[in-house]
Amino acid sequence: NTAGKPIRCRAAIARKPREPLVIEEVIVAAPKPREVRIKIICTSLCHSDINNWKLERPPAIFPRILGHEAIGVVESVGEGVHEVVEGDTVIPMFLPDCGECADCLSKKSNLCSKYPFHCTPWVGRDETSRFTDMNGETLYHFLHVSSFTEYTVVEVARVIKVDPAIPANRACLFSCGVSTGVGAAWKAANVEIGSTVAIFGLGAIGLAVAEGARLCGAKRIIGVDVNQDKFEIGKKFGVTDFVNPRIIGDKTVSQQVIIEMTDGGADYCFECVGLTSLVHEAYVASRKGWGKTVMLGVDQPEAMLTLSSFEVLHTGKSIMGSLFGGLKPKSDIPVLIKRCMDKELQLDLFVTHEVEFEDINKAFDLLLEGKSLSISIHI
Ligand code: CXF
Ligand code: ZN
Repeated sequence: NTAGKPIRCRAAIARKPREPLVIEEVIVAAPKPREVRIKIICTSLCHSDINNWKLERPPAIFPRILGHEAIGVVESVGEGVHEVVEGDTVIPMFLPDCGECADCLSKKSNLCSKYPFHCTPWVGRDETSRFTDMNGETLYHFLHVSSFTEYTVVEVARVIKVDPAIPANRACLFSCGVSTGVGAAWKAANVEIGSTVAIFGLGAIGLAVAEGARLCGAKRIIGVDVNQDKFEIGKKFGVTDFVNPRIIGDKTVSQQVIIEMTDGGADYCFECVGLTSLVHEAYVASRKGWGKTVMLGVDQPEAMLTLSSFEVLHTGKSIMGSLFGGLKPKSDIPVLIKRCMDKELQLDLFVTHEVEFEDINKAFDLLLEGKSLSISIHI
């Protein structure tokens, strides 16, 4: 029985920016009050892991255990944890859901105020680490999850108990990317039956938006991407039409094409690349009166979004941000899991590659090549 004691196990450590991760033995401390120690079964790679691995300047921080899309089994719980017990299958989440604050109690927000969202390299509540290497050096956490390890410690507010029947390589996807995309259509935008949707960028997130929009009953789902191959891929996720700004050659003309296709502009636009200039393009292509543009992509923190006062005032359109697609982890993720188990929400096509833990660096290469959607890493 390992409860209450430190565990020695293997973890993939990012020691320096852009250098391959190294699998080393580490010590994972016992969970503190309201924390859970989890044995990770499967994890997957998200662009946020890559972005933080590439970072050379602050907020770059190393050595660090990356990874935040995962599923695992509770090994032990800290004091005061009643929500889960040893042996429960759980999905850790970067976004908390304390269930007590004004935001968690409201249907309108998924931004917990007890554990406000910020990208700290620690276990959020007490700004300390549960990881040390064999030389006694502290290893930093990532997005409150750190899943590229056999064991990790996560606050119970970020843990969801799930049915162990769910296939592990599908389950991880609920922690971040796929949930964010599906949630953006379902919760953030609230796409209605018969509406028109334009998705800017058909990577994993954009395709997840398409899947979500399809489930919501959108009648036309327009994919916008400079890579023509994305149309064929997109069709499998519900994309009905495609606009390639590179072939059209001019962004204004691309916007005009979308406006014509939708008879006045798309009801809902989604930016899934992470360029504020593209948010503006999406906004222009959205319909006057009720068009809504949802921002999902992550641009540089200081990137500014520029809109003229008249285009806002005279068009009545709106732009909204959303973290995690506006999903409330503890109440909405079980709904998505059920739809997945009922074979309505198709996750199979998202898992394009699978690697063993030893080959974790291959997962980085594959995602960087841009030819994969989600890569499962079996721990
Ligand atoms: C992201 C969401 C936007 C802020 C940085 C982290 N989450 C996961 O990849
Ligand atoms: Zn992510």
